[in-house]
Amino acid sequence: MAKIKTIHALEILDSRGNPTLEVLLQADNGVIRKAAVPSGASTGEHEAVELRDDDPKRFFGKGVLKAVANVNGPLSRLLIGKDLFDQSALDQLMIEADGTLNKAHFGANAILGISLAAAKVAAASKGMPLYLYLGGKEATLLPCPMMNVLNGGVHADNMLDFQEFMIRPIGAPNFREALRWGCEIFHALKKLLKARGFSTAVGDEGGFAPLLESNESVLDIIVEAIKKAGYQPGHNVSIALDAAASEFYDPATQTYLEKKKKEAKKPFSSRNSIEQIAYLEGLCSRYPIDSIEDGLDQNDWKGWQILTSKMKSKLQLVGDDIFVTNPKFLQKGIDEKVANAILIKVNQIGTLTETLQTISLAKKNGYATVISHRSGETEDTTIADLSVSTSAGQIKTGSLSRSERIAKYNRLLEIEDELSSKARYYKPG
Ligand code: 2PG
Ligand code: MG
Repeated sequence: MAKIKTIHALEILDSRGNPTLEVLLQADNGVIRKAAVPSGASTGEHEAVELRDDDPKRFFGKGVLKAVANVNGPLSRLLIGKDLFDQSALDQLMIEADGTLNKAHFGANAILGISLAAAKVAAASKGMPLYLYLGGKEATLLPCPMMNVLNGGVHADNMLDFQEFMIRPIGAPNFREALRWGCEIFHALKKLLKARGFSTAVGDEGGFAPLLESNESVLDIIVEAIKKAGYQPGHNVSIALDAAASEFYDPATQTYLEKKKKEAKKPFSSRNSIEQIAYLEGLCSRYPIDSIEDGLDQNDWKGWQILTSKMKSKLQLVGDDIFVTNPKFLQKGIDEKVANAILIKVNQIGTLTETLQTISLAKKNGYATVISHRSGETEDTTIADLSVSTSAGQIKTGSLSRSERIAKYNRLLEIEDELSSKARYYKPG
């Protein structure tokens, strides 16, 4: 037995300079670990609530002192003395005490900080790394990284509405080679952008954020960078997109707009759902794209059904905003034949236990799983261990720059090294 002795939260900063929570948790055996909570920008409507202070005098309202107080007060009182090896009981206690469906009372940020810190202390109390504690001896599969080398949408100040242009080293023999390929392509891309007079400053997730104006111009230059680095597009390395379409969908007209161009008073186009699907199909026929996340709006279930029936055999269709890591929305997706993969973000649902439930529901129903960071991150590397512990197969944790992204990649390198000859690398399909 190891019991919770103390829990302490404080307000720290995320990678965008916004406040978030760090939770330090100590067991009665002396083991102490910390967890930090990430934060999204393109958030799904039905995500669990991120409790912010709304006090305009601090951090423009973004302070998290209320969530900190919830950890240090009621949640600590609820959990002190409880068994650390019963993660689901700990999480269940917090869910019940919160009493809302979306963790609005205590804040999912408060609850998640404790949930993750508790798992880390439990693992350390057994002298195990987190991936091994959560996944057991079967946990040997290293994920294929989706590396976001070019940022748009709400993560960058450019004209691109699509949020993420990622590369996937599908043909790599192992994780460290996959990462090396990604780095080489990232640097090749930097040279190409520079040579053409574009900025090589980076966006929120560490990918470049040049003033390219069309998705096609981005895809062209990424394909060129893949080749320049010595890899075969579509064979060694494919392209994945996160359109994050909810951010440029206009519910009033039910159309997908070139929103940034519209806002900049430039000529823009708009597409209805069927036209948007045809547009995505067109991109896939011209470029080595094999995965599209949030190609349609989070409420466009009809469109998603059509997209899925048309493209599921050729393409990984990842639901992020539409599923929000919530088993209820995933079940609806399964019933209505929507998507064939799910993005998993711990703070969309707010506890480790529910995250694991969603992953296992996805797996049982043949949905691929992609463990994901948020655009606002910290140096916490829990998701790297989570990706191995669940044999998720894929991870999305940004580009090959910015330490909050690299921390997760470096953690995966450590895990691969530790697993040594037992380590395997995901093969898509
Ligand atoms: C996404 C994420 C992470 P955010 O949409 O998939 O890349 O962005 O954290 O801003 O929701
Ligand atoms: Mg997304």
